[in-house]
Amino acid sequence: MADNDILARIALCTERGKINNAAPYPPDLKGEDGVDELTEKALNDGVDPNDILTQGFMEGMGRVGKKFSKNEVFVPDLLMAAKAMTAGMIRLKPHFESGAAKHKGTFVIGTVRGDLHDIGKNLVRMMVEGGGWQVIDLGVDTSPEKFVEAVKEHPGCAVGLSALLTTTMVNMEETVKAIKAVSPSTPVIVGGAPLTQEFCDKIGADAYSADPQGALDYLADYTAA
Ligand code: B12
Repeated sequence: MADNDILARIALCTERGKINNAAPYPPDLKGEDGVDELTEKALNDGVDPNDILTQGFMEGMGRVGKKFSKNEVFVPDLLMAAKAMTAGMIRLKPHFESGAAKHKGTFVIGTVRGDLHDIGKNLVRMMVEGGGWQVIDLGVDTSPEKFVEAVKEHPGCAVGLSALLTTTMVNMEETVKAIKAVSPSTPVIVGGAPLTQEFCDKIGADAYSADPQGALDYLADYTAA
C-alpha cells in the first residue's frame, strides 16, 4: 500500500472506530485490518510517525469530532473512535518518547473539586489527544492546588476544567483564580453540561465550549496566535 493509501485507511478506521482485525465493530469492516495492524504496517514501511499522527489519527478524530458537534454521530461513536486511536497510539508511543514525533503542546485536564463525573471530561481528553496534544489527566475531584501544581510542572500548558454539578461550578471559579494567580497567561478552557459562555466570562476563564471539538478549535487558534 502506498503511504497515502495507508494513512487514508488509518484515518477511516479511526473515524469508524475499527480497532483491529479481530474487532467485530463496525460490521461493514469485519475481518479487515484496523488501526492497530495498519499503524504497525505503516511504521514497518517507514512512514513518518508524525504523518501517522496528523494524517491518520488526527484526521479521523477530527472528522468524527465535527460530526459529533453537528449531532450526526453520538457518544458511543466518539468512544469507539477514541478506542481505535488509543490502539494506534500504543504503537506510536515509543516514537514520541524517542523524540521522532512531536506533540503540539501539553493540555492539563480534570474534573473540579467535589465532582465525580468524568465521562465528558474523558471524551475531551481523548479528542485533544487525537488532536496531537500530550494530555495530563488529573482525574476527578481535583483540587485547585493540584491544578496549580500541574501548571507549574508543565510550563506553557493549556488547562481544561470540567464540571457537571451546579454545586461544583463554584469550585471551577476558585480553580481558575488559583491558576491565574500563579500563571496569568495560562489559557483555561471550561466545559460541562450546566456551563454557559456567560459563566465562563464571569469566572475569568478564557474559553467555553459545549463539546470537545470547540476545545480543539480554541487550542488551534491559541497555538496559531
Ligand atoms: C452519569 C451520571 C452520573 C454518574 C457519573 C459517572 C461518571 N463516571 O462520570 C454517577 C452515578 C456517579 C453520578 C453521580 C451523581 N450525579 Co450525576 N449524572 C450523570 C448523568 C446521567 C450523565 C452525565 C454524563 O456523563 N453525560 C454524558 C457526557 C458525554 O456529557 P457531559 O459530561 O455533559 O460532557 C460533554 C460536554 O458537557 C462537554 N464537556 C464536559 N466537560 C468538558 C470540559 C471541557 C474543557 C470542555 C471544552 C467540554 C466539556 O463535552 C462532553 C461531550 O460533548 C447526568 C444527567 C445527564 N443526562 O446529563 C447526571 C447529573 C449530572 N448528575 C446529577 C447529580 C445530582 C448527581 C449526584 C449528586 C447524585 C446523588 N444524589 O448522589 C451524584 C454526584 C456525585 C459527584 N460528587 O459528582 C445531576 C446534576 C444536577 C445539577 N443541577 O447539578 C444530573 C444533571 C442528573 C439530574 N438531572 O439530576 N452521576
